[in-house]
Amino acid sequence: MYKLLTHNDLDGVACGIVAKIAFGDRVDVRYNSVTGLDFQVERFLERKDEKQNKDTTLFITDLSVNEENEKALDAYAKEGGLVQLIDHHKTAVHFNDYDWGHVKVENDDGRLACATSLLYEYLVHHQLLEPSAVLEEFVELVRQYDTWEWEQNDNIKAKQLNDLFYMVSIEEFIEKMIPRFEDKDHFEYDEFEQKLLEMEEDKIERYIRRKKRELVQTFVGDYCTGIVHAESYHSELGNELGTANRHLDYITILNMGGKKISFRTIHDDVDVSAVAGYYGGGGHAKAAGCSMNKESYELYAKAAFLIEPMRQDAFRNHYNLKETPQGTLYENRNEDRLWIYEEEPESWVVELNLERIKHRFSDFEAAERYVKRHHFAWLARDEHYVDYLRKFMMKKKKGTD
Ligand SMILES: [Mn+2]
Repeated sequence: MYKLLTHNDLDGVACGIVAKIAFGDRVDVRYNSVTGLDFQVERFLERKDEKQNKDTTLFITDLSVNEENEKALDAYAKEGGLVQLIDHHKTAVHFNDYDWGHVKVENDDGRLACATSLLYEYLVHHQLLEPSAVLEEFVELVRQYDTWEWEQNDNIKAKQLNDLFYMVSIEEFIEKMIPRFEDKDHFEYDEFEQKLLEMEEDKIERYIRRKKRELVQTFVGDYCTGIVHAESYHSELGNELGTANRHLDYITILNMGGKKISFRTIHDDVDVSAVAGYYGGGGHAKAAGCSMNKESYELYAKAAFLIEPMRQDAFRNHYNLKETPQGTLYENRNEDRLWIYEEEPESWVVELNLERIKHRFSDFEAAERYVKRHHFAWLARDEHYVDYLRKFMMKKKKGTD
């Protein structure tokens, strides 16, 4: 018999699917949250002397155990217990010190690994599973989703797999997936799934549009962040809000009910796993998270509650356009007027209410970044731009009189 304790996200559940294809009814799979795993491992080890357990190989995938269970599992393995931990998280590499640990962050060819790809390779290598092209396609979609490679590769099919995963229960997802590995040559979504995915896409679009209007901007430490409350679609939100607001270092997503904070960035020079780590969480450079504690609540939730949401840049302008050397107008809630123009090549100037600020910027983007970060400004609508030009001309005229 086999027992698999795995994560309850797409990568973890896909491990369950791969195990079921390999072992059929001979495997008992349990899907756990990060915190739920240790309890399951304890329960398994409590019953380790029962005959049934002695014949059982325990697999743990996509998650790692706490120190206590680490020691207990090692003792169990030394007594002849069959156990294999397979993971791809950087934080778990020390499990490689044990015979029963197999942790690989990267494949030999440099591509990032996921738990499903490692388990698949493990089972094929140990001749517990027949390699199959359609199953490999599935494993690759999971890998691309779990490692964020799908974003670079624009692999929508991988993202859709995760969308589908969250639309149905874990059991339903498994039931829907398994048959297609038996009778298909390619991994495809059926017509009904396609329809579901389209509807989901529309829903996400509307959700993001609403969230754009709720985004609040503030500094936490040296970083300028955009804060939004949301329970779902964190990766889509992080990406869209980050791309639409490049001046923000990262996007903070608060889930008050779950008491959780997610951090997302689109910038290569910002590492949000360090931000999350500061509050006791972790993750990857571009996507990380932590539980909400008192300190992070004060900084991100309480402080942000009092701030008015950001205004988006005017988007129907014909005249007041970005990167116009003659000038572009920004405004903010203080009714400040911020005018960006190119004085000479590679020297952009910002005027705040007709007064030039000292600093010069090498390009428009740098000037806009300053205006948005330090003055909470947005691109003014054409009407305000025309008004401003009129006043500006008046001032110029007075100056020459
Ligand atoms: Mn994973």
